[in-house]
Amino acid sequence: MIPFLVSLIVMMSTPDTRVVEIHAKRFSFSPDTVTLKRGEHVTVRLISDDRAHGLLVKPLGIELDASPNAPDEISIVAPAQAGTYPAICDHYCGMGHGGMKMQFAVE
Ligand SMILES: [Cu+2]
Repeated sequence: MIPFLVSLIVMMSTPDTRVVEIHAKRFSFSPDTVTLKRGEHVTVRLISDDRAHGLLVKPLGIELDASPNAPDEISIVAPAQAGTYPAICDHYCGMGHGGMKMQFAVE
């Protein structure tokens, strides 16, 4: 008698983690608003198009530093609470640095 072996392969579907790419360039971020769903798992990637820039959003745990050809990224879970979270460049990049801002909208 031939042993009957059933091999069950369950494809574990890992939840798709959306990658949000943010380009930094003197003195702005593109896009300037990123919308997240509450509780969404997302990877935030900072790409610099000219020189070193930072992206800092303390309440979301985002603290990135990117240079040309050296992007930086972090995976986060968006908060359960809707709100608007301002983001700044925290790496001095020139005269317009203080106005280099964007925001995360959680809805
Ligand atoms: Cu800056």
